[in-house]
Parts: sequence; structure tokens; C-alpha cells
Amino acid sequence: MTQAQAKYLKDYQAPLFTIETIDLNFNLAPNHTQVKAKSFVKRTSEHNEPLVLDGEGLKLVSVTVNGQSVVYQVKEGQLLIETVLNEFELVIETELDPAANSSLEGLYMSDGAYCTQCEAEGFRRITYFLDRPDVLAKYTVRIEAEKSAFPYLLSNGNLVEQGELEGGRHYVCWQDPFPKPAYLFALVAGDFDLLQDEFITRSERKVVLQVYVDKGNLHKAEHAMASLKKSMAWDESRFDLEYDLDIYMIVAVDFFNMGAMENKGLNIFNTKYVLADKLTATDDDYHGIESVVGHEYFHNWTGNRVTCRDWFQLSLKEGLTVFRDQEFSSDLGSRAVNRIHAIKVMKNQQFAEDSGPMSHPIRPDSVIEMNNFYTVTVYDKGAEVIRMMHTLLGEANFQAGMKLYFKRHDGQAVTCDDFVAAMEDASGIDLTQFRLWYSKAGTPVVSVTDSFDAMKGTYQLNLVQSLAGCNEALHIPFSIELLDANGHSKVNQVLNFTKKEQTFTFEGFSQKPICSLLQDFSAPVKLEYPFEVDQLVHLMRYATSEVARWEASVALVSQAIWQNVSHVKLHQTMTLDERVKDGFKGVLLSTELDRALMAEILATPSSSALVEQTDAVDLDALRVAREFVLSELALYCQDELTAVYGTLAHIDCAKSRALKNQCLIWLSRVSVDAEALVVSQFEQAENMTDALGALTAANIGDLPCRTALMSAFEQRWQNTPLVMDKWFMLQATRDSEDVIEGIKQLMQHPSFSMNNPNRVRSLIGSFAAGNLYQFHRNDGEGYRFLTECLIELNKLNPQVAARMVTPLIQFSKFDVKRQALIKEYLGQLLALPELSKDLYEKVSKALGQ
Ligand code: B3K
Ligand code: ZN
Repeated sequence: MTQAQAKYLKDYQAPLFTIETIDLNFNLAPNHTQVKAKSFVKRTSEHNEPLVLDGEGLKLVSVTVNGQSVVYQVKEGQLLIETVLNEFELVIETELDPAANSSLEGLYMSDGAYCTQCEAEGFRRITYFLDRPDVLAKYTVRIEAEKSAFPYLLSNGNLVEQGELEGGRHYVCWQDPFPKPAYLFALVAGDFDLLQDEFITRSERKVVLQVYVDKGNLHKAEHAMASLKKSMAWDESRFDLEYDLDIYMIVAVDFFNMGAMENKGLNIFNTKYVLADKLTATDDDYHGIESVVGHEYFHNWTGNRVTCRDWFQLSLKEGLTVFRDQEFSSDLGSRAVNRIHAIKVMKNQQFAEDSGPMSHPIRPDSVIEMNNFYTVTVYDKGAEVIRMMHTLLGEANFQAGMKLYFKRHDGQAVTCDDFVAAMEDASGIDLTQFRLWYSKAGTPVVSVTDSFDAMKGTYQLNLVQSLAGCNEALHIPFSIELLDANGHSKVNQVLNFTKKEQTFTFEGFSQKPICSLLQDFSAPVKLEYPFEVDQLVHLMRYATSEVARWEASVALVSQAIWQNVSHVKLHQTMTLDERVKDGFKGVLLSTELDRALMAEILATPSSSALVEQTDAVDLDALRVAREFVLSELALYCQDELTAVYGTLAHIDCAKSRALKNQCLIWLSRVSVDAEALVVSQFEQAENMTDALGALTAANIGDLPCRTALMSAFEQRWQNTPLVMDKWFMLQATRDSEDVIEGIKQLMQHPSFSMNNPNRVRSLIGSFAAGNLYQFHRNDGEGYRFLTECLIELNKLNPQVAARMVTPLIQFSKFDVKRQALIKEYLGQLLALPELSKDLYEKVSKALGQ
């Protein structure tokens, strides 16, 4: 292959030309779509450079400047036009083959409908253009297609004209009054069911709301619509932000590379984040839809009205918008549970990215394929960085910063520094040192030691921070609580930890307090502190923060597992401390804990979460030790688990279902009654949460009823793809020797398709990322299987292939034998004759090249 080139943030240059308006004309046909783009181009400064436009995989038909033919050159990925003019009208005609576009970038077909995905650099697959986020143009779009198959022709902005044409065709014209970068362009053409509603904004403007779904799914769009209305109201009340167009459209499509896309006024969504009813979607699915609908809506201000200067600034819009969607979910639902979910993403996925070959700062310095940087680092660590600013400034100052940011930058393409400057100027708080969070890769470690002086009654906390490759100290908001022996809170505050090493002293203690450290994960760091069992049990019972109680429970169970890993390695008998068992039982007996929080505590750390707690792992020992600890706990708490299950069995509320289903999983490990409970819950289930809860327990406990229940489920849902994804996922995550054989057979299943990212993720992705022990089989079969799939996906859909390679490149914690096998397969990928840029970037980094 021609070696892919990296681009660097330090090389950023303002555009030499800009395009202020563009008229796009689409004549849609599956294999021969004609696109005519008429742009008004302006030179931005005095220079004699040619106009260089981006373009990829395009069939170029014609180019004219001010109506005249011109000299141009087509190079790999570029169109060069020699001209001395300072302003001119450029007309480019291209031809596309959307039906053959399996990459799902640019214009493609999803189940018979046309749709687009342009972020990050997909617009250049539609026409030659200045495809960079700092070129903002006003768009007018005319779409023409056959009417009976494509009654709806949609694009951004407002519908300004439509009419009939000869031969059963029709056309529609759209105009978007807001200048936007090309990545926010969208087009959809198809036949849908339409759910329509309206929202009256705070200033009493009426906005038409539309959700377009596949025929027959209208009732499944209601939750998405309700979520949209809640998002609009919340952004007005919490952020003082109002919607700006007269119409807001959401279209759900089956074939989509990620969750959803915030195109101006015309969001395109993966069906997974739109379609829901009680029978087919779980409580988690409902929550996911609300949060993604919110996220895309919130982008209208943080992303669309103010956008990114260049793609290195992606976290400017993504970190901020994730922070906003997390706050939305927390204001509407349980703040603690939402925080726990965010912390899990950080510790289990983001820390893993930081310790692997794709480690990068939230504002990366260099990029080969931009699509590879829509990462947990840019998104979730980015949101943590915004959250830290919120912690340091407080809500009022933070909102003042947001106001100033919009006042300064509405309609502009700006940088992360511009955002921080607005926060700084509005609050008067110096964020110079804080800015380091934007440029440093990796997870900082904070090591804590403490001491108590009984004579003086003082308690001291000594904090030391370190980050590989970084000599400066980061500004870390470090939240702590000090509890006395009776569980009373004595100190609850955020420490400004700004030096490499710092000691904080607290006075007035008659006994050594018990300390809750890094409460609510107040900074994205790894904490090192040798907690004693008694301290953790105390925190589980008395910490004011519910998140801190959960953290303590995770630490308690994790420590017990790691101790037994050591026992296994030394061929010693495994043991479990009574205090751990009682601490756990205490949770089940508690009458004051929120049920959703109890469910979180009962969902003990997954094997991959445990791997992330250490630098090197003996997988075989981990598996044995984890099984031992979980079985011991289940046996010890069997009566309490049965009792809690019994009281919740028929309560119709999401929190109760969450707790009940956790109990059922525990019981399935040890209880002889579990089989009957599982079968009865499955048969009586009136919603997907209960049905899937039963199936999950049957799978984890490997119960005799498993096969029968799995086939009953398959029979019932074989024509509902999103539900089949859950079934594929359960099949692929079974910890069983024959799972790979099973997956290979399922790839022939009528519901499976290698072309559909949801199917690929649920069957192949969930195996590689969610079946730790089988993926890492020591004969390398897991690696071989994934590699074979990636070779096929490399051609079909490079973006999906590059996402799925993640478990294969994060190998540093495994033993040398496994690492050697992994490198062998990565070598095979690197040698592929037509390796995509996407895979090349990740695989070559993993191999250290
Ligand atoms: N901005 C899109 C993600 C685009 C990904 C391109 N590979 C969705 C979102 O974050 O809202
Ligand atoms: Zn986003």
C-alpha cells in the first residue's frame, strides 16, 4: 500500500480559500447518482496558490470556473485548480454509486433508503470540496428522485420548494440559513413512517419535530420523541439555550457505523438509539436512547453553532457534549448511577486505551485517520476534563463561562483553548496549569499515604502524583471525605492538588478518621492507597456519597479476588475473609440503599475490569480466583438473594428490575432453585428487561434450560434485528470452549450480515471485547478468528474493522506467549495488500512501527 501520512496539530494553517455558499443538486439513482455542486469560492489572503479541493473515490464528470472550462489536475485525494481569480463560481459535477458503498461513509444506501454520513471527512466522497471544519458555508440543496420509492426527500434547514416531475419523479429544495462545515451536511431519501409532534420554545416559537422510522415501527418512535422534547426543555432550563430552526428531524437507519450523527436539523440515528417498546427494548436501551437523543440535540449549540477549527479539537465539541448529556441524564434520573456508569467507562475502557498503543491526549497531536479518534479518550476523558472545570468553578461560574463562550464564538470554528479562555475570563480563575490536561496522554497516578498524630489530634494526607513522560504537575481536583468511627462526616471537600507532592493537614480528631478518597472520581486518575478491609466496609456503610459506597464495594471484592489470584499462583488454598462476606450481605439486607445502587454494587467487577486494575495478569489464575470469590459470596448470601428476588419479582419499575436481575444472576451460580426461577421469569416476562435478565442468568449459570430458552427467544424474535443482536451477543459471550465454532455457524444465520455494523458488533465485536477468556484462549484461536473477520471487514467497512481491532492491540498486560501470538496475527493484518488507513494506523502502532 502507499504509506498513509500523519497530519500534525502543529502544522495547522488557516484555509487559503473559503466557500461561503454552495448549491447542491442531487439526481438520485442507486448506481449512478449525479451531483452538481455550485460553490462561491473566495481567496482568503494575498497568495498565488492554486485551489486544492479534497475528494475521494469520486467519478469526476466536469469542472467549470465562472462557466468556463479550466485547467485542473486530479491527484490522489485532491483536485487542483489553477486560477488567478480572487472570487469565482465553481461548478463541479460528480457521479456516485451509493448502492455499492459498503463503507457507510459519504452517500450510501441503508435498506433501500439513501442516507449520508459526512463526519469526519465523508463529504469529500460526495463532491470535491474544502472538506475541513473551519470552512463554513450556507447550503441550498435540491434532491430529485423517483416518487413512489422515495416519497421523503430530506436535507438540512427549511423546506423551501417542492414539485412533481415527469416519469414519476419529484424534487424538494432545502435551505439552511446557518453557515456550517461540510461534516454537518446530510441527505436522506426514502419511504418511512413518520411520527410528528411539536415543541414550543421558551420564546414561544413553534418547532416541528419529526421522527422517521422504517415502515411498521411508528409506535417504537415514541420514546425517542419524548426524549427529544425533554432535551429541548432541559437545554433551555439548565444551559439557557434555545433551538434555532423551525424543524428538527431524526431519521433512524439500520446501517450505521456508530450511534448517531448531529447533522444540522437532520439527525441520522442508528435504529438502536431510536426504536423501543416494552417488549423489544430493555430499561438500559430506553436510557441509552434518551441519552443519545439528548447528546445529538445538545450538539446543536456545542458543535454546530460553535464548531471545531480543526479535527484535533474534536474534544471541544465531544467532551463538552458528553458532559452535557451526562448532566441531562443525571438531572432526569439517578445522579449516582449515571456517575457510576461514566466511571466504569473511564476505568474499564479509557484507562485501557491509555495503556495501549493508541494512547493520546484528549486533544491529539497527530492523526492518520480521523475516524480512529472518536475515542473514549476524546469523548469520555474529554467530558471528565470539562467536569473538573465545573468542579473548580462551580455551576454559576461555569454557566457564565458558557455564556461568554457563545457570545464570543457563535458562528465560528474555534479551539479547545478558546473554550478554556472563556471559562477563565468569566470566572476569574486561573486555568493555566489546568490546560495541561489537554496536551498530556496517559493516566496520572495519585499515591496516597496518611498518618495520624494522636497527641495533636491531626490527620495528614500526603499525595504524590506521577504521569509517565510528564515532568510538570497537573491541577487535580481531589475530593475527599473524612469519617469518624461512628460514621459521621467530619470533612467533605475538594483539595486543590497542584504540586508533584503535597500534604494536607486536618485538625481536631480524637481518633484516626476513615478517608474516602477521590470521591465521585473527581479527576481521571488512578488512585493508589492500601485500603484495609475494615476501612472499606466502613465506607460501604457510611460514606455520604453513594458513588463512594459503590467504589468501596468494588475495591473490597477486587482485593479479595487478587488475594486469591496469588493463592492460585502459589498453589495455596483459596480463602474469603468473613468481613468481605458480611459486608456484601449487608448490602442485601440494607433497607436504606437505593435499589439501582444496590444493583450496581451487586454487579461485581467483570474480568476485563479486573485486568484494568493491574499491569500484568495471569488470566488462568484470574478466572479461577474470580469464580471462587463469586461462588463463595453467592453461597453465603443465597437466602438473602432469594428473599430480595422474591420481594421484587413482580414490581414494575426499572430499579427493581435491575436489582432483581442481578440477584437472579447470582443465584444461577449456586442455587438449585435458579432453574425454576429463570424459566418462570422468562415465560412470564412482559418486557425485554425481564426476558433478557432470565436469559442472561441461564447463560452465566449455564443452566440446563439455556438451550430451550435461547431457541424460544430466537423463534419469537427472528424478524426483529435489534432483538436478535441481544441473542447474538449472548451466544458470543459464553465462556465455553465451543464458542468460536458456534459463532462461525451463526455467521450463516439468516439474521446475520457482515455488511451491517450492528450485527457485526453484536456477534463478533462482543466476542472479542466481552469474552475475555475465550478470546484469549492460549492456542490463539480467538485471535485467528478475529483476524479472519478483520480481513473481510477491511474491504467492506474500514471504520468498523478499526473499531473491532481494539482488543487485539491492547495486549501489554498478557503473558509473553499470548503476546507473541497476537503479534503474529497483527503482522498478518499489516501485510494485507490493501490495508485501509484505519487499520494501518492502529496495527502499525501496536507493532511499534
Ligand atoms: N459526531 C458523531 C460522531 C461521528 C463519528 C465519525 N466517525 C456522533 C456524536 O458524537 O454525536
Ligand atoms: Zn457527539
